Amino acid sequence: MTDRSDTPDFTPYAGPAGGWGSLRSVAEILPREGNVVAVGRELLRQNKTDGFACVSCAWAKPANAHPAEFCENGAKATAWELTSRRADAAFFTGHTVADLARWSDYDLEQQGRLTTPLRYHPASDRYLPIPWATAFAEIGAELKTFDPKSVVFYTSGRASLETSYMYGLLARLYGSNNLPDSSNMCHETTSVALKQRIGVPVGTTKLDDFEHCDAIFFFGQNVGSNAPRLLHPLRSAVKRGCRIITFNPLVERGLERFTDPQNPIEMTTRGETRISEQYHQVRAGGDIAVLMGMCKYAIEADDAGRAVIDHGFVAEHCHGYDAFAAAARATTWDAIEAASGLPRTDIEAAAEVYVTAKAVIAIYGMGLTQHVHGIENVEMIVNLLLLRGNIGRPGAGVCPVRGHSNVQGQRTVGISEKPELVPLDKLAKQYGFEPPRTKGLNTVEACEGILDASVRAFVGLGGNFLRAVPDTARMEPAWAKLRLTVHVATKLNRGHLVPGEVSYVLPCIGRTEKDVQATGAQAVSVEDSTSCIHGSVGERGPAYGDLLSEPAIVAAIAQATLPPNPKVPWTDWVGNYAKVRDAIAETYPDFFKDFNARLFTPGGFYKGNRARDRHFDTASGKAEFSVPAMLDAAGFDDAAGRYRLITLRSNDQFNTTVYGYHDRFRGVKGTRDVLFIGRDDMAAAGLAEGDTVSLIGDHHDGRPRRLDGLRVHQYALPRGCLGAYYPEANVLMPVGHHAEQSFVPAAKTVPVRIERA
Ligand SMILES: Nc1nc2c(c(=O)[nH]1)N[C@H]1C(S)=C(S)[C@@H](COP(=O)(O)OP(=O)(O)OC[C@H]3O[C@@H](n4cnc5c(=O)[nH]c(N)nc54)[C@H](O)[C@@H]3O)O[C@H]1N2
Ligand SMILES: Nc1nc2c(c(=O)[nH]1)N[C@H]1C(S)=C(S)[C@@H](COP(=O)(O)OP(=O)(O)OC[C@H]3O[C@@H](n4cnc5c(=O)[nH]c(N)nc54)[C@H](O)[C@@H]3O)O[C@H]1N2
Ligand SMILES: [Mo]
Repeated sequence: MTDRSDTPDFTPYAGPAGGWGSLRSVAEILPREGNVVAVGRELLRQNKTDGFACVSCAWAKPANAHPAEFCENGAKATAWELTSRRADAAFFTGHTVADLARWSDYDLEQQGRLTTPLRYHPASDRYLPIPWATAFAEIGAELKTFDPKSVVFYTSGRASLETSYMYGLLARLYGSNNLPDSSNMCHETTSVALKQRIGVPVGTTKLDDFEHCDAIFFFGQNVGSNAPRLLHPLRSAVKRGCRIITFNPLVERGLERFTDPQNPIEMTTRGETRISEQYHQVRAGGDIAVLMGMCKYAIEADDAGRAVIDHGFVAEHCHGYDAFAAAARATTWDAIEAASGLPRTDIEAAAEVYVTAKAVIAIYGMGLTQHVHGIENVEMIVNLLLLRGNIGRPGAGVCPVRGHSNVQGQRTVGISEKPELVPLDKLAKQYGFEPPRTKGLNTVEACEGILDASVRAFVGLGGNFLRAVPDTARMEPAWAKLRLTVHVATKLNRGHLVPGEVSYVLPCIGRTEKDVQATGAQAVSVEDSTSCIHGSVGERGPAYGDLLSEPAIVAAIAQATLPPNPKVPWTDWVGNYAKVRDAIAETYPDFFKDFNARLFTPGGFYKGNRARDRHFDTASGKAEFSVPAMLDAAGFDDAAGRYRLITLRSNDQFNTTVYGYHDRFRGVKGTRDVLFIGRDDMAAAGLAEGDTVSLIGDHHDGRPRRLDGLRVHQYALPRGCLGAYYPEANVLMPVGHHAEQSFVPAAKTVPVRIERA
């Protein structure tokens, strides 16, 4: 059962991650999307050198791929895109927008692929088909009327390097740096913190480091659901004796144990590999304290005469060690235990593994980045690694696990609201124009601009902005007042159903599909979490004859909006994406030299990383230790009845795309309206399993926020922490509740209260 049910089932899942459960889940999904045979054939091309780069997560694609180099969720993503279902013209003439707006996220996307350009028709409250040429002419005419600073050009991290480069250029030629992307809700905390502390905005590890590390520390990343192919290197590492230690408020199955579905012996014997040897259920927001405890232990062991700190590395490459060491010594274990919710002995046990390991990788995800003090979380990871020289040598490094398949790459080729991160002088010369130099809007600022009506138009290249952002109930009425909304999309989602005054939905080809242009079939490219760049070619489809590629749509909007510029050959670019890659190589020669020649390098070609070579391009020219001003990342005080809500992804969704209602690893079937709560908190609140409750926002801004109809489910969670699914829970998140500096919404510690129905 993957559908919603009035009698949901809550039975704890006993199986490992991977294994037969994952094969069964794939077997369930494929028939539902139709096209079983076709999708099956395409899956064998997934993440292969001459195939296509998976549209799900951004994890590295090895040079020596498995015969089936895809995971359960990658298979779901491919099937989702290659579905035989169509949301065609007849579908849209048959339903008003008011009607569709009442549908669930699941039901909307289940209608299948969009097939025709649509314009909102207010009189009939319907999206109605229009010719492409009309759509572009009208959008261009509208865009010419705005102050460029009042227009937002959003992109979700899936679009290729080629599309993203063109899109960034379109916005800048138009006069706007308003280029927020999904990274603003995700790993922007990483980009800010790592850049300040080690001089690069990305992780320093590569896939082969997993063959040389002897300990891995996992903070707030749910590998089994969100980057399952990473389970393979983890399993191999454990088999060689590498020790894995995890800190996570929830016991996530993929971090406990894994059966390799590609391994016939393991499958038939039901063998499994234990992943984490220590699993610590830290309180949400408690990681600064945990990491401070581990650093304190290491520094004090060194003080006592054990050779723990790499003093040579620290002296040569680091800045600020003495101040940090003093702060660690001065932090009391009482304070660390209170903020982390963990006993000192647990943190010491983890620290002991750290100080005895020769090469350590620290992996993290949204559990660290999505807090008010997320920057300090990431900075503490850097502090821990620097103590023993665990950056810039084999088997060691920092490994943020990125989300969308090209979210890191978009930043590399100019999707950024921060002008200082983009080679504007270079673009000015290459294209003969004066790019805007003032900072653009990030996602949170774009939301604020929509709320105060200073933003007048929104162009979205993929994604589901209005559903993914905080404060969705406040955002929707403000959104409806936008003058213009344009969505480039593959499927219908909730964001499309709150039209602005003038509103378009433009359907595009997906990456798994064949993309034929004037010079023949085209390839695109993406950058993975380990900074390797891969070519990608689709072979099937496209879903419908009237679809355009993303580069073609971006170029057509540009040509309809901007004065002609002979230096920007939009038409040539669309005819031959290799020319876009040449342009990218000209703008970014350090990363993309010989781009076309290297496009299909097995395992991708490496962009390079100065920190990996121990060149730290920071203010001091060295890697920077930093002293956090707090131990609790939540950014609000505890109070009676106030909980920390963790918003969660199920194993059956990709962000706002809900594949089904079966969160297998957490044992939840048939519903997403769940409140996960620990046994002691449940008893203290006088609640029983199956009770219906509401969550009430408890932020200091005092605005009313509520989410009704949640079913209480007892789950192993630390005291004071609750769990509920994203995006349903986004109504409870204030726009103003975000990471300081990076502006990433603080989705892992949302202050709430429980109200009985
Ligand atoms: N199948 C699938 N794959 C995906 C996605 C998807 O939705 N579905 N989304 C993609 C995207 S865009 C992204 S960004 C990534 C997201 O992948 P992850 O980074 O794994 O993000 P989440 O699932 O939101 O949460 C991560 C974990 O953080 C833990 N956590 C919560 N609060 C804390 C805390 O305070 N401290 C610690 N230590 N842990 C905490 C949660 O229990 C959870 O296990 O995955 C990508 N891949
Ligand atoms: N509460 C809470 N909120 C969160 C998070 C959280 O953990 N908790 N996570 C945040 C994170 S990490 C992220 S990345 C954001 C995600 O935010 P987004 O990236 O904006 O959202 P998605 O759900 O990935 O977007 C799904 C839509 O993308 C479109 N799409 C799919 N494939 C293609 C394609 O090939 N081309 C085009 N043009 N469109 C396509 C489809 O129409 C689909 O409906 O959400 C953030 N919001
Ligand atoms: Mo993300």
